[in-house]
Amino acid sequence: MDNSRRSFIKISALSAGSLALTTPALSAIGNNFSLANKKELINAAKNLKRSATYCEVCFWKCAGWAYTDENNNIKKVIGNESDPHCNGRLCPRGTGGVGMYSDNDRLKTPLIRTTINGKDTFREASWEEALTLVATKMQEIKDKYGAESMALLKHGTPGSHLEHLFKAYGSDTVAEPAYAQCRGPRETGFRLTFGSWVGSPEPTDIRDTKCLVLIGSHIGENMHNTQVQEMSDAIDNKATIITVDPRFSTAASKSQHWLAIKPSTDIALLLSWMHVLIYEDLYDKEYVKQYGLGFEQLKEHVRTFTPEWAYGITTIKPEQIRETARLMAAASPSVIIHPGRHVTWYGDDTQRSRSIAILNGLLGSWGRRGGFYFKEKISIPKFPHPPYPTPKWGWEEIGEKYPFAEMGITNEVIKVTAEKENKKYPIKGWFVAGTNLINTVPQHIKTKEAIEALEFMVVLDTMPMEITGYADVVLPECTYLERYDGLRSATNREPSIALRMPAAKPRFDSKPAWWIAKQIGEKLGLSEYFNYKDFKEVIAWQLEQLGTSLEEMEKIGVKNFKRKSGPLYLKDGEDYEFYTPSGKIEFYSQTLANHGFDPMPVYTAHEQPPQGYYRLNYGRSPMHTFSRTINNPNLNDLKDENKLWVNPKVARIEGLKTDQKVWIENQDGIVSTFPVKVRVTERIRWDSVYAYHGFGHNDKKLTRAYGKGVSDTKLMSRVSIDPMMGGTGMRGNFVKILTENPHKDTEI
Ligand SMILES: Nc1nc2c(c(=O)[nH]1)N[C@H]1C(S)=C(S)[C@@H](COP(=O)(O)OP(=O)(O)OC[C@H]3O[C@@H](n4cnc5c(=O)[nH]c(N)nc54)[C@H](O)[C@@H]3O)O[C@H]1N2
Ligand SMILES: Nc1nc2c(c(=O)[nH]1)N[C@H]1C(S)=C(S)[C@@H](COP(=O)(O)OP(=O)(O)OC[C@H]3O[C@@H](n4cnc5c(=O)[nH]c(N)nc54)[C@H](O)[C@@H]3O)O[C@H]1N2
Ligand code: SF4
Ligand SMILES: [Mo]
Repeated sequence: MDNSRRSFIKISALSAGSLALTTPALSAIGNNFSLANKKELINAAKNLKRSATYCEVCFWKCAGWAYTDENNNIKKVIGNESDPHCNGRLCPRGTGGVGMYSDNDRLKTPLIRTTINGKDTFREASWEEALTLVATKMQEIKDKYGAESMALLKHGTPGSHLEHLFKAYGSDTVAEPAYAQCRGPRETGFRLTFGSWVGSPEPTDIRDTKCLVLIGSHIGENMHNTQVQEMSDAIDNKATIITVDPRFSTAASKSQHWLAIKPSTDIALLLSWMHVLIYEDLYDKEYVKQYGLGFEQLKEHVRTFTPEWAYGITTIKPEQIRETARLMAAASPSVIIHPGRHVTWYGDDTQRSRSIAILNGLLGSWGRRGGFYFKEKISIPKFPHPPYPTPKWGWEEIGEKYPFAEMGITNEVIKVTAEKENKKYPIKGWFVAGTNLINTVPQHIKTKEAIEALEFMVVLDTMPMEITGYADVVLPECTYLERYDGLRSATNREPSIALRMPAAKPRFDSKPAWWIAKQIGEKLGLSEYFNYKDFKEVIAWQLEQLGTSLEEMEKIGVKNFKRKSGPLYLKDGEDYEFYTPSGKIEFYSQTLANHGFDPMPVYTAHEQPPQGYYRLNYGRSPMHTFSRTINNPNLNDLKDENKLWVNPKVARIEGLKTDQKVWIENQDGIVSTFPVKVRVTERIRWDSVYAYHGFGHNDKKLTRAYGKGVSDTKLMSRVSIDPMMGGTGMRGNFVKILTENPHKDTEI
């Protein structure tokens, strides 16, 4: 790889052209979920200019106010009181979002790959040159192979601007890691059962629940704002919390029941819960009778799945399985078996999600107070443009092997790209916008092979992340605090919209994605799709259609609308048709049977770690979002490295002490690049080790994040693919612990 044309550019760009403004790094404001703290912030912000925004540090999209001083320095961001996504409070990451703006490691100018003395490097380029090159290459690919051969891999708001460009250009070869690396299986599982996606934010009525069951979903470390707030209210209201997690998570520490399940065995537990509810006659009989389909088949299906059977698989005691099932039934219908969010674990994830959906069906919680409410959103009028051309193939055809895929499967796009000789779906160019594929998609060696096969790759990012090192052209986007973006239309109990406007001029020579998409579009002869000078005009037009205005939104930031679709919950005995083929909650899925899949979920055993190996488990650091915030000066201050959690028993066997530096090597001989410190703790089972995702950056341009901790993604050379929707189960990787530096004699 090292001598290849597209080798990773580690060295810094030729003269970084330091234009750095001297923005003092604001120290992050710890846990900002408190209102007292908020008053202080408002007082301190009196002389500052206030601009409406919504957060891009994660995808909950909390609306807030950014405060800017007279020198164009953004000083702080606080939550918008009328926003149902945050109720006026941002999470620590959102508060620290200012660091995305103030980070001097940011991408500063367009870069073009070049070779000097046989070595690949980047040279600085003007926007005109860089965008002309991008448009020329996109046109070349279109002429040679068809526009479909140019793929868009995206995440976050920049993606929607690029998606518009791609559709106008003629490509629907689009994928994002928020599907096949995140929530895809859950959406399919719930769609097959209730006829509807769970969606984001999840319509879980946690605020009013009497019993919340978390299956690996680690709310509290997973900081999705209103879920954390509502869970904290539910705890105050004495709701029962049951957490199923091989690790003693923050949520587990707040739970009456922590079920320390043997990893990969959740379906067995879920089936035995169904068994108890049905055979102890605890399920919601009226609800099931009125809305359910296939209950008798389900009853027969789970007959032998007793708690004793599940005990042998899950290591959870039969009496605990019975007791927790009874607690759920006692709370029914105000009970939530949480669907989770990142659910690509073991490859049978759609069926696990189906099990979760079926349990909710048995408990009568869908459409009930304290269960799941019926969400509603406002649809934002489309700014007029000519119809898009119809591509000959796109994400759907690429994922044709997976009948229930409802979005592009990133890993399939990568796979097809690597097959240079693929005549059916030849992918020759990538536009990567806001996703750090190297740290995001498992089997990074395959990603690198795909990149190697490309004729052209452009990356749009705010930071010199790993993925930028493989690009032919790097485009520096300004941060969310420096730009307009599409209106946020949120599904919630009540619909709302939120405005994002620039709080300051873009630092360095960075530009917003809308502008970049428009420039490229114009160079490709697609001006009629970009019939505006400034994206602000699009927003102003849309707001007028919605009966408000840009002026009003600049003042209020968030506008709430009344519900139009009817009440939040089902009325007792109400006639209701679910969006499934039968119009019922499908305990038995004929659709699955027709496709040759099990119509009801089945437990299958997964491989367990061999002698001397531990399962690599991972999750969220409360202070960070994936790999994107590790270098953020404010958030890096709060947490600058991850640790490897090991059980005391493992520590004894391996002879490890807290803070000792170790390396890990997986089942395929892949070794972590950097050492990681050990944390000896009872909070993790002895058969697994645990690390926060996102750390272990290996790009030196990330001055704070480089070399800190271990990258879980690098160790994921094995995936279990979900046969229904193509998701990449990532939790079947096993590691051994190395106490000696394996890189002693090699240069990293
Ligand atoms: N090993 C492992 N892999 C995972 C996960 C895991 O837990 N472990 N989690 C999975 C999940 S749930 C998800 S949703 C995905 C997330 O996957 P990604 O969204 O790819 O996550 P990040 O690594 O944060 O990469 C985001 C990229 O966007 C850039 N960026 C941030 N803001 C902007 C912006 O405003 N404009 C532009 N143009 N770029 C921006 C960042 O600098 C970064 O390079 O990862 C999945 N992959
Ligand atoms: N702070 C922060 N919050 C975030 C994000 C972030 O980057 N940072 N990202 C957001 C995004 S996009 C997503 S998708 C969500 C993801 O967050 P969630 O959907 O809540 O959780 P996961 O990442 O799937 O799960 C991590 C938990 O699963 C447990 N686990 C591991 N193996 C098993 C098993 O076999 N069975 C069971 N029952 N549990 C197991 C782990 O111990 C860990 O506690 O978080 C969101 N919130
Ligand atoms: S949950 Fe936190 S990081 Fe995510 S959008 Fe809200 S404030 Fe931002
Ligand atoms: Mo996610």
